[in-house]
Amino acid sequence: MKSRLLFLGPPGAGKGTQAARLCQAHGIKHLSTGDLLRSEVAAGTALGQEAEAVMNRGELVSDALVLAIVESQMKALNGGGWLLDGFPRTVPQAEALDKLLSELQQPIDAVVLLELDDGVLIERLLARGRADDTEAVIRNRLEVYRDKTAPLIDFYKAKGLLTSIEAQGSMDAIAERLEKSFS
Ligand code: B4P
Repeated sequence: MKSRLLFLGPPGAGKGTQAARLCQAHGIKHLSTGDLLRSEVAAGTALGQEAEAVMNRGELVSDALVLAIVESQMKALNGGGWLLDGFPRTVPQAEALDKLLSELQQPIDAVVLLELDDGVLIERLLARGRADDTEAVIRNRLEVYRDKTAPLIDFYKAKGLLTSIEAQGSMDAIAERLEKSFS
């Protein structure tokens, strides 16, 4: 089993859902920048206050802020595998991650792209109903994904690390596809 993984994909593709299952099954540390940012918001920290309005508009939190969080989390890990879920989301984040991982001597084993049609993404997120799951905000998040995050597909393809997974279907069916692609 590969144990240093990145999950890429549009909002609502199921990155968080599948990452949690895979990490639980294989004893890998799940690092979700979305969850880490939401904890800061819930705790009312200065960082959370800065992030909240940005997230509620469906924009990306600044690279500097997200990088500071990821760097401290990665440095606190004592070896073992990890799965970065929802990070990196921009080319500068990916370049900074490369630098950090080369310092830590922990290269990425694989990057998983979860692919799903916009119609299904929108339906899933509207059904969830988080503060950033209104239709207008979801459409903005999809635009931000295409503009800022989708370029990472070619970035990781060029490094020979990218595996695409069809994210349509039941949670169990997708989990099975993921297990097969890593075994
Ligand atoms: P995230 O928390 O990363 O969330 P996401 O992309 O919206 O969702 P994900 O793909 O994880 O979908 P999930 O499993 O939850 O980002 C939120 C915000 O945080 C961003 O917009 C941004 O502002 C900020 N942020 C995070 N990382 C950042 C970074 N690196 N840089 C800058 N800003 C950052 O699934 C969605 C729903 O679908 C759930 O309700 C789930 O139950 C359901 N679902 C999942 N799989 C399903 C299936 N197979 N069938 C039916 N429903 C399913």
